[in-house]
Amino acid sequence: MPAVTAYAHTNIALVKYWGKRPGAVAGLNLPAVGSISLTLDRFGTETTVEPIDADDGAADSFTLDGVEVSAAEAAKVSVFLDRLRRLTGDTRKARVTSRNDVPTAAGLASSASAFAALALAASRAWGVTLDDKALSRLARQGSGSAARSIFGGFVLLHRGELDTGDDCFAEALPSSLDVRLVVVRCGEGKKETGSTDGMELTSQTSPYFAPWVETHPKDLVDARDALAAADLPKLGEVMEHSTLKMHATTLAARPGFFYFQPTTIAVLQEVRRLRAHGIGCWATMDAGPHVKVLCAPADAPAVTDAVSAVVGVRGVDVAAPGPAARVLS
Ligand code: 2P0
Repeated sequence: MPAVTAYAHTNIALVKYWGKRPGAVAGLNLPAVGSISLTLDRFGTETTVEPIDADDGAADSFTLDGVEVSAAEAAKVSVFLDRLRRLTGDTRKARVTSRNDVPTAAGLASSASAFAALALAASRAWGVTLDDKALSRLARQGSGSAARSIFGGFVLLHRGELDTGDDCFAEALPSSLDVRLVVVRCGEGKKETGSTDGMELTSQTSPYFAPWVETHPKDLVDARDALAAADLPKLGEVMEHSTLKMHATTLAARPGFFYFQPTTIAVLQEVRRLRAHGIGCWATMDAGPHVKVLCAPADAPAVTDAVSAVVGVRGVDVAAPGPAARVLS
């Protein structure tokens, strides 16, 4: 079977996923809460999967940006491919080659685009054509946020109720709202606490985790209402509330931890200053130091100028809503 290449764009959660469902089977990656995201036109992952006829004992190989990755990262890819090998009975190994347009593991959601691209390329390489819902479920098993990168634009990932995860998939949330997300890089390098470990520690130890889960459904409803009404201020307000609540849970974990750096806080203050001066813009932060600022397309230049002038900012990119994952060849 020939090699298949797929591309998936990264996505940023507006209403965050943080924490797994208690008691769920580990490999299923079932979230404690649903989430709403925006797929971006900037940043993503291109992945080629080539099944190989190899001798017994041969292993999958995984090259990221031209470098053979660590055994731990390669193992995550192999575990993912095992699902397709079980599904099809085709037990061949694969050569997997990825190229990231995202600073890897720096909080710009590289695992989202990575596992969405891998799910699409690998399923096709194994001769399986899955509908978007099934593809989203498959991508979720690589990384929760990857379920959302199968779709373009605004996306809802259902929390679901079933232990099997069959009802835990994403879908597009059509809206006439056009937005920009100004991505402000506030640090470099790999984060100290990866999101999988960070959400695990939080759910196990933070007294704020239960209220996070309890209050979350209303944020999803409010964000959906805002999208239906194309109401940017309402969407921005609930987005900022969701991210600050998520980060509050990490501060109260034991040991407590946080993803903010001094530049992160300086950019948050700048966003508040801009709002006080009548520019509609709102901030969100993930498991890293960067700030993403949501605003109307017409306000993106003013927001970009203002955040670029904040001391410590390493770079600014303006992203628009982006398309669904797709097969390139
Ligand atoms: C999100 N994040 O909704 C949240 C907000 C980070 C902060 O999903 O354990 O790599 O593989 O399911 O998807 C990042 O966590 O974690 C993430 P796993 P994932 O985008």
